[in-house]
Amino acid sequence: MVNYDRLLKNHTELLERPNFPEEYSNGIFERYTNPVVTARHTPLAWRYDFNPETNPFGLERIGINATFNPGAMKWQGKYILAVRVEGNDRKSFFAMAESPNGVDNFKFWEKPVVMPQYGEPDTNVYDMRLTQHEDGWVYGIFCTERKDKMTGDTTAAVANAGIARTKDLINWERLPDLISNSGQQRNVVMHPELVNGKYALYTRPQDGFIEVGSGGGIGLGFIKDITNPVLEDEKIINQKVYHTIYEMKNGLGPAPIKTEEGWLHLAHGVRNTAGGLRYTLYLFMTDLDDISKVTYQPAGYFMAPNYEETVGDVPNVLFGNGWIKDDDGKIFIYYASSDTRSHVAVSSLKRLLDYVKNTKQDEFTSAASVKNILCQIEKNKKFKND
Ligand code: M1P
Repeated sequence: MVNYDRLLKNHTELLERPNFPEEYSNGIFERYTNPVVTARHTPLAWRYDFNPETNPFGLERIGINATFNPGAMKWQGKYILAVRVEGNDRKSFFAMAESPNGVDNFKFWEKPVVMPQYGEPDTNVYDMRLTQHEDGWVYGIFCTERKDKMTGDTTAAVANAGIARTKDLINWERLPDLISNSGQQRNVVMHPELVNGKYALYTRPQDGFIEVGSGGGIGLGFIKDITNPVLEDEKIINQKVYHTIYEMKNGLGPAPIKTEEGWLHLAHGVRNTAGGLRYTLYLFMTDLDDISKVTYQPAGYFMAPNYEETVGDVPNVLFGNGWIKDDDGKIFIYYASSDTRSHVAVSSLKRLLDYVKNTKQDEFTSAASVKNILCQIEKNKKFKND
């Protein structure tokens, strides 16, 4: 008879482990020490067949490889993550995990999400963005990936935005996939309010599966009828720029947060290096009334992988597609490192607004960066802090 007691004890200890902010903070956010969700957080009942007759050695039957890129929202007082769970078989699916405080004690719901299919079955689904829309639905927009049948290349795929909606986070209604003029789409996010009576979607058009091509950037388009999601008037609102952290590609993270000063956005930027692609997170803000107009964009990254976070299945990646704003202005930023596990960093609306408005914008040359430091040194002469 296999004894699962030790396994159960380890699992419970992991789930109930308290989490604390790291000692060092740059004042903009506080990173928490432990990941909030890892593959080992997934329920044992998903992974083990507890029947001694069919599993006499107590072997793990279904392996889970990673838990990353979670969408997030506050729901009935709980902090909910829509986690991208990836099995050892490389297939991703969504599963909800909830916490009473947003920083620890995340527990997966009993069953993963059963996402209905639309048309040709998805080979893989990932990176869901949750939007609590003013129309009363919660939308989940995610990437749906299918084999590119136009080529015999077994690595060629086509990515598009899958669209689903729910009223209880359990039962999902799948709508048709996004219909857009771009060859492929990833990182599609729904804006929480209608704009001139239409649904507004942030997009990331791309020519190929990995490469965005010569276009790219974060786009914005509109849909008249979400049950027939034809994207109109798509235009790029946040471009890739040479020698920046978003030189190669970028993409929006979660749905933006509405503030009195504009819409606050979290995004990822990608640059190439001799060691491969490097994904970091950045913030920008758009105009309250004209959501296509970027009003502030601090230079450089907001958050980059720390040493431990650089290690994982896809190294040197931070990816963030979920955040939660509490009524008191506290902001929980959920992000994943290296396509492997999920973390939280905590800030506040006031701090993020200060950061976005008062951090220098990129002036795109080394000389300008030096000028900014000199200017700060000069202003600091009145204050003794060193
Ligand atoms: O591997 C890093 C990320 O790569 C893709 O993001 P993007 O399309 O912006 O390059 C996605 O597959 C994402 O899930 C992944 O984390």
